[in-house]
Amino acid sequence: MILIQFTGLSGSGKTTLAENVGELLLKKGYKVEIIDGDVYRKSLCKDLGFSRNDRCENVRRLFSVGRDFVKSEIIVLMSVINPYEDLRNEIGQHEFVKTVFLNCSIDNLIKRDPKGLYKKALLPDNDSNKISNFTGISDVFETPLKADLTLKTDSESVSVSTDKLYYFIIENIPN
Ligand code: GGZ
Repeated sequence: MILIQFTGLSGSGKTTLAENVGELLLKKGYKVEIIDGDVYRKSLCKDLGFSRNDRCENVRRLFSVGRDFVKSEIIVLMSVINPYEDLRNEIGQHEFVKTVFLNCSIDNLIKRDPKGLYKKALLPDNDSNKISNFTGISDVFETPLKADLTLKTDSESVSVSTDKLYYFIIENIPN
């Protein structure tokens, strides 16, 4: 089976695309599991923060969960920021893994900001509501150099990105 490791900033469309594509795949008769960083950070990964070590541990734990689903012939959509090139490459070495980069400019994300997280990340240091170590603002996001698919989620519509990802997955499911 196949595991999609997404990579992209907060708000770049990971959850939306995973849900849309998940529905299309279910309708086609495939079994699908969405592993969303934001969701697992409230359960399996609730002890983890946003340091480099914690982010790596987070992604590793989610990959380990995903791997078990793959063994059960389930398509896995791993929806996490996944900001580090070396860890993405390590995970991407497994032949059942494909890396999908949701490329959306930071300016656009700051404008959209549906959860108000960028606003909080941009607050002055002395503001108690400030989110620190926020990816793309005060923490690193390494641009993927070896993505198998890149979707420009700020210039193409959700339905176009959904279709591209759906067909990419269908074409890459092993026989
Ligand atoms: C980045 C943060 C942060 C910081 C809270 N940096 O878009 P969201 O809100 O709903 O999902 C993001 C989620 C990031 O978790 P991941 O598990 O995907 O990250 S990683 O792969 O780096 O381990 C975001 C929210 O948590 N969030 N604080 N400081 N995103």
